[in-house]
Amino acid sequence: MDKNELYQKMYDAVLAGDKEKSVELAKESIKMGLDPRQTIENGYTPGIDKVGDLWEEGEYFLPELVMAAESTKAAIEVLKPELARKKETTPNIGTVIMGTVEGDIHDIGKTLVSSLLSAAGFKVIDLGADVPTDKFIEEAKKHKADIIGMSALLTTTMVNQKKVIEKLKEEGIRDRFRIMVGGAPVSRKWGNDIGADDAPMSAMEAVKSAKGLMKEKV
Ligand code: B1M
Repeated sequence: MDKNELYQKMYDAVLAGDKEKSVELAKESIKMGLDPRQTIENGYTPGIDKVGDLWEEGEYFLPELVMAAESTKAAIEVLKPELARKKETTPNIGTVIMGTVEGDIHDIGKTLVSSLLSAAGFKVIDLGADVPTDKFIEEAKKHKADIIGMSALLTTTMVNQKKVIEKLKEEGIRDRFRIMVGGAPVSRKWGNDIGADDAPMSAMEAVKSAKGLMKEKV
């Protein structure tokens, strides 16, 4: 099987919500020596994106969405150690507080961004999903973070990215941190409007962006 066939099977496994198959294929990609980032971007991400479209079109329902999400997450868990093994740079080039904002339980994209950032040498404190506004700020202070990263997947929760920034401003500590926002409904314009430092469109871009933000900080 070549890598494109494998990516197609990953896509199919996510669409079928077949967690076991999804995991088996992730293991296969490791055996084949494929880059785990490429595997995620070319196999699993297109699968979960398609599931979103089918859901929007009324062809898929919540159980299918959940099964597809579980299949994607299980595959990423298998690939995580591989990502860590491929660390490109010296460990801890900066500390990042990462989470999905309050009211939002979507955590696949956020986890992907966290994994790629730690693979690139950042220390990532991943607060999980549905993270209260104050928690981002407390943890950023506690860990003397360089960057605060906030993910949001719902148009109703993206406003909580803005709330964190406003709260930092109120406390007079906005300039202590670089702020990166992301998630499917987030645009560069939105990032700009709410006063974030960057709004990368993908996990790969988030790594480039975080490295850039670290340079700006010095
Ligand atoms: Co939900 N969901 N969901 N969902 N879900 C969306 C987001 C939706 C667009 C589906 C749709 O209608 N087409 C829609 C939002 C509509 C809107 O707001 N306009 C939606 C909805 C409505 C809901 C519920 C409200 C459904 C309901 O209950 N009626 C509910 C919300 C619950 C809540 O949060 N309070 C809900 C629930 C769920 C599940 C639990 C079933 C499941 C999530 C499971 C989980 O995450 N553990 C789920 C899923 C899987 C999706 C879709 C299908 C896929 C999301 C995903 O994981 N994508 C999604 C449709 C879609 O986006 N196509 C949908 C893959 C992931 C890799 O992409 O997260 O975009 P993404 O991350 C990318 C980039 O955005 C970027 O990098 C990542 C990789 O390149 N990125 C960052 C992300 N965060 C970043 C942060 C950064 C930088 C880059 O810096 C900090």
